[in-house]
Amino acid sequence: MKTRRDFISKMALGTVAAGLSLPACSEDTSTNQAPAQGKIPLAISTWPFGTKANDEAWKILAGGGSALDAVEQGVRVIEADPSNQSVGYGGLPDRDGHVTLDACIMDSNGNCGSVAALEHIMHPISVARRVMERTPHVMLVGEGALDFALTEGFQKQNLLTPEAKARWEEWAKTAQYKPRVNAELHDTIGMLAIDEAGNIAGSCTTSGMAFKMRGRVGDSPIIGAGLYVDNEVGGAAATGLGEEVLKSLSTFLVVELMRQGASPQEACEQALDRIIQRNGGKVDFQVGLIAVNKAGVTGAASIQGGFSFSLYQNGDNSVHKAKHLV
Ligand code: SD4
Repeated sequence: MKTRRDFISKMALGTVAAGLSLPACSEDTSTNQAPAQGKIPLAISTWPFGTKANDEAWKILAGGGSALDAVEQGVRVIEADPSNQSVGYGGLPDRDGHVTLDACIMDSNGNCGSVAALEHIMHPISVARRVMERTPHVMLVGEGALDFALTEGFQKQNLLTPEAKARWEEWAKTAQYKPRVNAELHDTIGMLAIDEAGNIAGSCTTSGMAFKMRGRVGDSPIIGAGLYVDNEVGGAAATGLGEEVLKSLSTFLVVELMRQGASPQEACEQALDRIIQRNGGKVDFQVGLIAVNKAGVTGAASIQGGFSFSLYQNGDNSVHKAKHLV
């Protein structure tokens, strides 16, 4: 029987042979793989910019606040940051120039809320939370999501910054759509937190793939794809090529693997292996996963190199390189 290790080393050779270039994440100032000890409270989020989100989340967690508040408030910092071109305000638009946002949130009771293809609202994560708390539904999309946000008092605003508009105009000259391996063209923030009481919550928010088709929705607002939490077991969040995450419901899979006894690290790697195998080993795209179990042990992995994550635990908020499988 072929082991995973055989498969991975083959993959590595195949990648070199195919001459794929795998650019590193430009912001990466990380140390090595995550510490494996469990300690709560904690906040873990995707990519180096997650440290800013973790800082905000930590203010809540350190004061004894809930994981749910922490994951909402944490990612709002990134949504409001115009320099981040893959989340919220300042996000790169679709091919027609519209900034459309996807987000979801999940609490420790298994409740969840989600919005997709939401325009003009800076904080889709907070709209998703309102969907969870104030409607009988899980998910609202497009105009309906916008109408709901406006009735909830959210302000309509232009999310297309001059910088994002300029990049879109530049792109439109050739209008070539090629999802890139890493790069800021698609960097979602996913966050998981455990509060002092031991409760787990998660959030995920993105402007999706830059220059996507109008109406395209990725994995990020889909419960079980971009995010999944089970308070008995743990949680997981995803970043990368949403279509691939959707095809295998990667975060649901990570949580189920942990339920069956896998460590968070093993679960992330096995879920990514599933994607690699589904593609017959031909993986020129990126998917990254982060996970945490009930004991506060974390894990993270990606298909390609260049994925890192931010972990605030034990008084330390720092960036770590995730192990990659190819
Ligand atoms: C999407 N998963 O819309 C998101 C994009 C992303 O890192 O995560 N990029 O497919």
